[in-house]
Amino acid sequence: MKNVYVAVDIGASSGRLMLAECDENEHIKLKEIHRFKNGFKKNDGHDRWNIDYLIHEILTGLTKVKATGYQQVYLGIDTWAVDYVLVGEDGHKLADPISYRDNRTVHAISDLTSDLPKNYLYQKTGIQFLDFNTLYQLYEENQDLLGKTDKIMMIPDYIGYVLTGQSVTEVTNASTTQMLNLRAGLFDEDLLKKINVHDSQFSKLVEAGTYLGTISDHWMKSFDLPATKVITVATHDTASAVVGTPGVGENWAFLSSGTWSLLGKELNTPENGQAAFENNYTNEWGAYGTYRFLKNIMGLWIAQCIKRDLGNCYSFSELASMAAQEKPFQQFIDINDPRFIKPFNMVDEIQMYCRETHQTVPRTPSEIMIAVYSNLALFYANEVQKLDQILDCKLTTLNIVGGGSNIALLNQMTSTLAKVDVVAGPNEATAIGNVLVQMISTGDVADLKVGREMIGQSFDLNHFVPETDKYSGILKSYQDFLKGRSKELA
Ligand code: LFR
Repeated sequence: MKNVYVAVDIGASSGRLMLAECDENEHIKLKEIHRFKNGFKKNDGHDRWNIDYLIHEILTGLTKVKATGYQQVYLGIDTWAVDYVLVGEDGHKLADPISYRDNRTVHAISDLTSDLPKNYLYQKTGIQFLDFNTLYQLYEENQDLLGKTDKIMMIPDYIGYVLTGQSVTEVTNASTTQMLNLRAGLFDEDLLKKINVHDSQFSKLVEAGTYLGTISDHWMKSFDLPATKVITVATHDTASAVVGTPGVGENWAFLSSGTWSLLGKELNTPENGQAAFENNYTNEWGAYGTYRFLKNIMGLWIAQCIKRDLGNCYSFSELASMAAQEKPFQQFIDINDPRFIKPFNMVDEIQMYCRETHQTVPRTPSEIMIAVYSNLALFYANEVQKLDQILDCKLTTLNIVGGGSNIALLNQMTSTLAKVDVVAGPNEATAIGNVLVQMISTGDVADLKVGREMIGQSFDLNHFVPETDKYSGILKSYQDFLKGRSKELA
């Protein structure tokens, strides 16, 4: 009998269950079974995720899998990174998990690194400084709760634990904690001591592709579910997205474009030298011994907030076509300025930014959207150049995957500014990477290389090439603008 695979892929704004099978031509066929909303809400003084609701949606999705006629499936779970659940001695969560966008950690990097030089921390972990990394979240954690904590579980590990009763700490996600030691391949004891956490509070570290267990009897009795074997996949969504990127050869970089834009290159050995440190590049651990050398860029979060702030009157594709009617590059914006992490109103914040920097203020929805796309493309191009310099890797291609890979205007501007070919798609790379790790574990697919070739043959990809003599000098002016801004703010 042919194996059937289900990917549970939950991002900050939505979750989905995707069903995957290989057909007789070795093509991966993907079908959406269930989709649901996600988001954090203020509760008990903090922005929190409703984790019970997410688990309930997964079980509902699985009943749909059974109703579609599948009696037996494999399942993998991936979600966003860095956030965690504290689990007490009785095996139950002590509180709903706090979102990484909660503002409890705004001062944590400077507080924690006052006697622990940043350079030293980077040497140990190779992880970029983002104030929401688990290290800083745990530093700010309620000490009473932490004292009662038997296990600290990352979000997808916790979901796997609730479904199967088995708990592990999967490395692609655990590395985003900024608490793993790059050399030892284990949690770093000095860092744990600093935040009052003990190694025994984590379940054992496992690689992506490890079998976890079957769904507990308790759930099997309460829901009409297929027989389900859970495999611990690359549980960090970005790790799954990179697995699901159909890069060919050596000279490609990836851009996983969703709520965040994660731009970088897959490496076989980490790069944590001075240039990587100064440019705040990260070395997150990947599947099959790889590293995701990347930078977090604010990404489509900005567009998601704008859509909301405009009263949800326009769809994302309407916003993109409206932007395409406008002239690009009318103002420069540092899209990674922390002020855009969780502004009260994104439209106001962008307008204020332009006013403060004495630039033309975008007013209409289409002017605002073209300002965002222009500056995302500029930021991407700037990072492609940096990647090339830091790694000396002669990039020729940028593979853009995820929802943002559908925005043709953005793909074209990025290709032209960065002077690389852009291969766009698949937009469901994360779910595809999730099932690919399952398929490699069951032996249906030989390895990552073969899997990526299958992805290239299974999904339609769109190609963009740089337009010559277009936008000349703009990237340089943008780079000067960024330098000027960082001097002003220093
Ligand atoms: C993308 C992502 C990024 C991570 C951010 C916060 O969904 O997982 O990789 O930095 O969310 O967890």
